[in-house]
Amino acid sequence: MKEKYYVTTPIYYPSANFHIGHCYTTIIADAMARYKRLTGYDVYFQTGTDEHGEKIEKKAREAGVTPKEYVDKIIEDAKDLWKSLNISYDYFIRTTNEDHVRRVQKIFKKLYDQGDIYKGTYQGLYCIPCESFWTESQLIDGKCPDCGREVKLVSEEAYFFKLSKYQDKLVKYYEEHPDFILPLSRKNEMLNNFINPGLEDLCVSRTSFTWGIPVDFDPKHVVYVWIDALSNYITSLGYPEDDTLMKKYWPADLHLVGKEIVRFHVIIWPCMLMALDLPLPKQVFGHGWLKIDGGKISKSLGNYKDPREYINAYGVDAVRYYALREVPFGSDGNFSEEALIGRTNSDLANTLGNLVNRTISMAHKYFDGLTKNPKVTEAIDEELINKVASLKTVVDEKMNGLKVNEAIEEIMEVLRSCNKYIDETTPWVLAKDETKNDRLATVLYNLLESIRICAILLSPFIPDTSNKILEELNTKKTSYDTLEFGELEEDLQLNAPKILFNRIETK
Ligand code: ME8
Repeated sequence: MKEKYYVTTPIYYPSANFHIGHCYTTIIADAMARYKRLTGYDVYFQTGTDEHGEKIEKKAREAGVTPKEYVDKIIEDAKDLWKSLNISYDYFIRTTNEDHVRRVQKIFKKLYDQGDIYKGTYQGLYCIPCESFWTESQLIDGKCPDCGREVKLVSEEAYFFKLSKYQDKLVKYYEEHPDFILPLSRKNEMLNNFINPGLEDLCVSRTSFTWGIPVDFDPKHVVYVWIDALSNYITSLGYPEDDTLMKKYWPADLHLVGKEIVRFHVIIWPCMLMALDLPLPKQVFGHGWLKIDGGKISKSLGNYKDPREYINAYGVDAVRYYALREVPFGSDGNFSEEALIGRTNSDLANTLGNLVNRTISMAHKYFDGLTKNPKVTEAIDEELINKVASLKTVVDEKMNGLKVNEAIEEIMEVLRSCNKYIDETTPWVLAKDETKNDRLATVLYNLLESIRICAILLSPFIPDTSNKILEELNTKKTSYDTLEFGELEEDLQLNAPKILFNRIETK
C-alpha cells in the first residue's frame, strides 16, 4: 500500500481577491504535493476558504450584498486563480459548506459536554481586521502588533475553551517532537511569548455578530473564527461523522502557514486535538512573508496587482518558479517584478531553455532527430553523469527538509553543468570529423539523458515546462522510477524543439 501524505494551506479569508502572498503558500504546498505524488505517495492536498467572521460581514454590508453572495464571488475568482497557477489540490474546503458547519457544531458540542468548553464573560482588546484578541502586553504602542491599527475593548458573554488545561501536555509534545514547529526560531518564539507566560483560556464564541456557525444549543452565539477555521483540516475528512478518510489521511503531515498564524496552529489547534483525543499533525511550517518595498503585501492595504497579470505577461511557470526559487523558505523576502524577470531570464530562458533548445536542435541536425546510445565515453562525461545520477537523492533530502529553493538550485546547478559540458565537448567541432561520429552520439546522449532526468525532477515545480520537455524528447521514461542514468531509449524520434521561455526584454 502507498504511504500517505496530507498537506494543507491555510484556508484564506475571502475578504478580497487573493494576492501573490496567498499564491506563495499555495504554490509551495502544490510543489510539495506534486513532489510526493511523483515519489509514489497517496497525497491529499487541501486548500480552501475561511468565510465567517465580523470582517466579512462588514465587507458584505459595505458592498450591499449578503455575506454569502460576497464570498461566493471571491471564491469563484480564487478557484480561477488556482487553475491558472496549476494548483493540483484534491479538495477545496469552504467553511460555509453544510458538512463543515454541521461537523463544527458537533465538535463544539462534544467539547462542551465533556467540560472543555464553558460559559463566561469575555473582556478583551480586539483587532477587527486581523480578527485577533490581544493582551495589553502584546500590543505595540497600544496598537495591534500585526497590522498596527487600533484595537477595541470588547466585553460580552462568551464560551471559553480550556486551553490552560493542556499547557503541560503541549510543552511535552514540543519536547518529544523536535520537528513539530519549523523553522526552529518560531518554536522558541511560541514558548517565550505565549506558552511560558501561561496559556489563558480561549474565547470561542461571539454574540456581537451573526455571520458564523451558530452554537446549536445556544444559538445567539456563533462559533468564534479559530475553532471554525482550524477544524477545517478534519471536517473535510469527515470528522466526527465518518472515519474513512480520517483513518486514511489523519494526522496531517504538513500544515503550511504564514508566520503570523503559526501560534494558532501550534497552540490552539494541538490543544483542540488533544481534547478531541486525536493525533496531532506531524509538522507546522511557518514561512516568512513576501513583502513589497519592504512592507507586507496586504489585502487590507491593497498594495498589490492581480497575480494573473504576472501569469499573463510571463507565463505560469515563470511565476511558480520565482515563488519557489527566490526566497529561502522560512525567511521573509521581497517580491518584485524586476526580480521575477531576472530569474526567468537567467534560469529559465538562459540555463534551461537554451540547453534544451540547442541540444535537441543538434540531435536533429546531426542525427535526424534520433537518439543514439553512447559508444565512446571519456573522462569528462563521468563528472556530469555522477552529478546527474546523484541528483535524485540530493533533491529528496532537500524536499524532505522543506528546502524547496535549495532543491531547485541543485537541479539548476546540474543544468549549468550541462551547458558547460557542451562548451567543453564542442559537438559542432566533432560534427566536422566523420571519425568522431560515435563520440558526438555519446555527447548528445549524455545531454539528452541529463535533460530527461532534470525535466522529471522539475515537474513538481514547473509542471507545464517539464511536460513540454518530455514531449520534445518523446520518451516513455517519465516516471520517478526511471531516474537511473542511461534509461533514455535508443532511436527515439525527437520532436522539433520549441522555445520554452522567451527572454523578457525590459526597457
Ligand atoms: O489568516 N507573504 O487567512 P488570510 C506570504 N483565515 N504569505 C502570505 C502573505 C504574504 N505577504 N499574505 C498572505 C487567515 N499570505 C486565516 C487562516 S487557517 C485555519 C485560517 C498567506 O487570508 C500566508 O499563508 O489572512 C498566510 O498565513 C495566509 O496567507 C493568511 O491568509
